[in-house]
Amino acid sequence: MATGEAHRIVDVENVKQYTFSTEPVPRLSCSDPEAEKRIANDQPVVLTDTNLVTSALHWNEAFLRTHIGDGKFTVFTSDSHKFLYYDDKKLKFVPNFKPPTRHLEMTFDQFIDKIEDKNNSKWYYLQQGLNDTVGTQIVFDFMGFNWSWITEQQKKNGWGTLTSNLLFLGMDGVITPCHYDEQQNFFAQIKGYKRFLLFDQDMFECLYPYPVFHPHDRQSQVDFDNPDFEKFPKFRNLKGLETVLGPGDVLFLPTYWWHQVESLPGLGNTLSVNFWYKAGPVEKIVYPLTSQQKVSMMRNIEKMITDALNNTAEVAPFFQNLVVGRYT
Ligand code: ROQ
Ligand code: ZN
Repeated sequence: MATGEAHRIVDVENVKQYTFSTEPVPRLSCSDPEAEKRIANDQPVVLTDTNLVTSALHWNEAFLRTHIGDGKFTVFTSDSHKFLYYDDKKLKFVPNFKPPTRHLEMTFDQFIDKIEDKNNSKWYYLQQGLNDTVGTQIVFDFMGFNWSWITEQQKKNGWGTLTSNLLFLGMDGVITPCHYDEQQNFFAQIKGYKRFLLFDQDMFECLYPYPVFHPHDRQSQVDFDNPDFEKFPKFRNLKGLETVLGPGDVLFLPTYWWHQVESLPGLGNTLSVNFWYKAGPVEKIVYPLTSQQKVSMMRNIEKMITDALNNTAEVAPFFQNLVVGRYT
């Protein structure tokens, strides 16, 4: 485990062990030139003093319940503590697909009632974009985020627009299984402790993402708790980074970096806000291409061919015929 403020609270015995090894993500001051370098080079870093969400560090279940308003919130529910994401729009491509979670819409009040109901054995995870239905107190705290710092980062690094701020409120012990996203992310922890397992773009072949047409597009097919090494032999070669975020910490999570996120069991519910930015345009192609560029190309080619064939069953034979015996 890494050293640093947030880690001291964590009983290492309590943290689940996996089959792969990890190294700590550096924890740095946002005024450290090394931190700036890491962000510019698309390397993860934990920033301990951005004050990005200092104005929201008093947020908790009771405060939000009073001030967040009576709008509807997106809540995921699952029979287990794992919340494997799926894309509703892709359900039609896999007829026998069994959704591992359900999406519900409810008020914040109803959500808190569910997570506090001791007779309810289901797991709940609220994941909602902050929008204009929230009360004035929340708007005030939101305006108090360190926008000047984060906007400076956006400009310096040539990113596109801020697309969303998702609010996450998860029950003690919830897990978001390993996946990647297509945007730059500053992930800010407000309450509780989240463990991040991170893997760079070179780990693509070790993590075996679902096909792009599949509802679990961008998610790893490997069950970290019980990896099937016959089916996924390169999972043995997986190596990663890891860190624990506590209140006030901000993780820079670059585009296409794989991440699994675990609310540490026994340390209470977790509250976080993310800041998703469109990746910037590629300025000038330099060879050799980066693994991020190659993963992005693979994704686009796979999408293009899948669309063109208009039959998901033809995708594998198409690529096999293209490659096997010719490039192998
Ligand atoms: C994540 C979140 C993980 C949902 C992201 C989590 O994957 O990209 O912000 O459970 O906090
Ligand atoms: Zn993510």
